[in-house]
Amino acid sequence: MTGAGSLIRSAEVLVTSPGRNFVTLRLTTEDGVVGLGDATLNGRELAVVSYLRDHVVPMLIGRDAQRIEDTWQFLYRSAYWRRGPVTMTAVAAVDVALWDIKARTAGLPLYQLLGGASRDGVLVYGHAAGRTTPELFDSIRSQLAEGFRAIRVQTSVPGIDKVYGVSSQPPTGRYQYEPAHRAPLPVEEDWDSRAYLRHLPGVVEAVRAEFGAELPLLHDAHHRLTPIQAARLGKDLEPYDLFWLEDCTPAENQEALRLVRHHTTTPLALGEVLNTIWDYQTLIREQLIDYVRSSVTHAGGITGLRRILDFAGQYQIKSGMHGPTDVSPVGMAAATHLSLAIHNFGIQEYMQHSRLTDEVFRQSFRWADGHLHPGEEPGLGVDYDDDAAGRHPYEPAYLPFNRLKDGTVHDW
Ligand code: CS2
Ligand code: MG
Repeated sequence: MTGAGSLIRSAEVLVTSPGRNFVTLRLTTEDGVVGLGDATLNGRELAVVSYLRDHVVPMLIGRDAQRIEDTWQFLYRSAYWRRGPVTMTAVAAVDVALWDIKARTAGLPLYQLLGGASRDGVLVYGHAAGRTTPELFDSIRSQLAEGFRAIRVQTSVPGIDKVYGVSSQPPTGRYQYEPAHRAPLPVEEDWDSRAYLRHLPGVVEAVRAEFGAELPLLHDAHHRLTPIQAARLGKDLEPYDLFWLEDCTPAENQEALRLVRHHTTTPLALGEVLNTIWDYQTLIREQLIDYVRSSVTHAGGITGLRRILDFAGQYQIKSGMHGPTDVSPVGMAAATHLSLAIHNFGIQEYMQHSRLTDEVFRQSFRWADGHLHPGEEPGLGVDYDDDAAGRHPYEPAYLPFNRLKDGTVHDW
């Protein structure tokens, strides 16, 4: 019900670091209804904190929390400067917090306000990695034992010291991979695309031979290949029927995917670093990808990502929302509600958070048979524990960067 009670009384930007940094926006209305939004941007958290605390929060106090679309358009257009991960993560945090308030006010789980459930649960994929093929096999088995029914596989590469997605330590049970290093400056790692291209197909072939043809396998190339290298990898992996090859080449140049698409039928997922519908315009209109990777947290919230996915649905492109540990449980909950409701759902990433994180963010997720359900609590179904959060102060942490053998900086 719109009225004085739905006006925003307070807006808090909360920073905590239970093993990794998280930024959360908490809005409270005059009626005392609380809404949470994830504002975490791995390695640039404080930029979003300042964007929200110094520039957005003063505009929110006294605004009607029920006016979600108007607030989204106001924040997007009144800044004058547009798009980008910091801006769209800040807009997303406000958007999700307002959706949380609206659903809590209605006494309904958020997905019921997004059209209701289109499926019983959200298929998620787990993460397996290994420095060697036997280690990778063990990691896959442990993910299958956890109940995952689709698995991303990442492997080390001979001659390269550290590779994205693979811990340099021997695995200890559940896959835990936190790429950001707690250090005052980013850590340098090394890369060699030719060595990777020679090595990976054989590893995927061995996985298929060991685990059979049915298990949905995904792989993340993490922006490190040129378009022709990506085309070659897609082609080399065709016999192993991947569910998707992710971020095969940097996507700022959307047209680069024309070349990849021309050479391979391996399904392509892309876009976790993209944050507006404009970043996808060519990719979607020319059907250059099969899955949209953006998360609710980094693509302007429920309002922003829903628009992208509705556009994608016209071209039979599906969702594949980004869900690493650096999307907080608030962001994961928002994603799961949206994944449950939309028609063109594909799959969702689920890199389980740590016990320390779960103490800060109390969630009502249900997990069964490889599927997530956001639960039936009003709103997102996540509560923030200030006492637990207060035990983990912020620490600077940065994602690594790569250099090639000749010293040239390269995508990590
Ligand atoms: C990765 C991410 O999960 C993925 O697909 O690309 O883990 C990515 O490396 C991190 O989100 C970066 O913070
Ligand atoms: Mg990725």
